[in-house]
Amino acid sequence: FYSVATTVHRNPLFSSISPDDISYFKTILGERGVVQDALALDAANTDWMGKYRGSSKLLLQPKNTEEVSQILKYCNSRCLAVVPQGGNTGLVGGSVPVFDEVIINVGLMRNILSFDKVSGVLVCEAGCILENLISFLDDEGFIMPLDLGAKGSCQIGGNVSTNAGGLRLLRYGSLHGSVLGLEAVLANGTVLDMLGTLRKDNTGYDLKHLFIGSEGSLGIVTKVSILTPPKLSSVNIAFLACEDYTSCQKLLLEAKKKLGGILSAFEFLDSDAMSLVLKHLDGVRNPLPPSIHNFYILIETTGSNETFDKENLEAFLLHSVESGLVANGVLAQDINQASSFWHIREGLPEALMKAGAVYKYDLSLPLEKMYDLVEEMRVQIGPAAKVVAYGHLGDGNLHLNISAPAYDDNILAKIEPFVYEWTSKNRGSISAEHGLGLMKAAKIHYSKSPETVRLMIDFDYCVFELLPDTSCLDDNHSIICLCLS
Ligand code: FAD
Ligand code: 2HG
Ligand code: ZN
Repeated sequence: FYSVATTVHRNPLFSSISPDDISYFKTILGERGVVQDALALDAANTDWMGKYRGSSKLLLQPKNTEEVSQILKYCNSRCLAVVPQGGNTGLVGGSVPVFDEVIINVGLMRNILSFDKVSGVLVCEAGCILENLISFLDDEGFIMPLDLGAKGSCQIGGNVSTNAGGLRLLRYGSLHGSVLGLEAVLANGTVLDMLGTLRKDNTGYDLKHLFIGSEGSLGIVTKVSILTPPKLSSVNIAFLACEDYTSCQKLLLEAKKKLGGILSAFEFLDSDAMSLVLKHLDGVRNPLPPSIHNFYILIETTGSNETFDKENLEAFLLHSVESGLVANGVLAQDINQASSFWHIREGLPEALMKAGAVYKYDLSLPLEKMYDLVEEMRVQIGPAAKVVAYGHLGDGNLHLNISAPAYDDNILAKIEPFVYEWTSKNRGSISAEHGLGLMKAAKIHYSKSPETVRLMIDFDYCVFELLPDTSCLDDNHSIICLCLS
């Protein structure tokens, strides 16, 4: 495992689990909700990448909000540190304990509470798996406004807590727009009912927004109300190749102009990303053989006029080839081909895992500068590791991945702080969509001013008034624990 940052120390004010604590939790949750089994704990202590690992001895699985409240109230009174966990697909070391925190997973809270077919508002418990919500809505003729490669495991509560972006943010916007309400439980057990279903509500501060993307640092999200768009009948996907990054940018602009309202995704990967997928994912073929191109773009349109939408994308493709922006391209002829195109893009995190150790950077950058960083990083690292780039080009979000045979401090020293300084200098964000977690909590100043960080810390103090002071701060006054610990 990758070594935990040496600057993070277990807060001595926190207690350790005692047999009395276990008995208490069993009285609230029953035997089933109190997990001490070694195998289950091993999985819950280890993150998706196998990179971060805690040593918790206890996983709690509440079945309703009242149980979450009782757990948190008790943990707070006993000074027991906790970490909320959803599907454990987070990529920044935020979903697993750092030390021996109690893991609280709301995965048993997976009921759909209501769905309004006129407004499209879905209200559900936070433990619902994203893919289950997608299929529920599909039957109702609606879609989730967010989709991502981890949909089979991630929970909507986890999505909200990370403010997950995903593959269609370009079209449907961020969760700050589509989440209409939340229920959350604070560290002292207080239940905050902010579970509105209204589009418009200007009564005071809209506090739910603080929970969206707060990575469990303010409380546990227990219910979510979300606006879902109707499912449209015509979806078309093209897989294109460009020979240079300037053409990719121009293509994005053209796509926005010519495909306008029907554009629903604009994703990119570079040649190293494509080679990696071809090497490590079974059954994947390059849709544009024989050679590897420098860049690939996946464009999706979603609309309601089948003939017009398809002709529109075909004309766009033809024009892009004729004007020299696109070197080659293919339009998916059926649903299987469409999903094979998506599999290339969505399979990248898995392909990287299979390739060995990986250093992940999830950056927002000005579009015109984005690929300069990738090229500079290649020079910086040399042959010691492979620099692989892909991401949500339509959102200005680069996933810069450095793939190496094993975690190696010499490689890390070539990446950091270079990557953060470069991003900061260009007024980018060091976390576009994955959050800070353990990986980047202490790096927040690269993207946020000291005054802003100070206000976040003061806000934390305010929310944590019943916890021992300094419980969520380290010596440098950076927010170290984006969990309740
Ligand atoms: P976890 O990983 O369990 O937790 C994530 C964070 O949220 C932790 O800090 C945790 O403490 C907190 N948390 C979880 N549940 C709650 C809750 N109920 N209340 C309060 N805090 C909570 N992310 C994107 O943004 N876009 C992508 O396209 C994308 N694609 C991915 C593809 C793959 C293959 C993988 C493995 C990950 C991907 N991710 C992506 C990252 C990850 O899936 C998202 O961050 C996801 O939203 C995390 O949800 P989760 O339920 O797994 O949460
Ligand atoms: C994606 O867009 C995810 O596929 C994961 O956000 C990004 O693997 C990554 O770096
Ligand atoms: Zn992403």
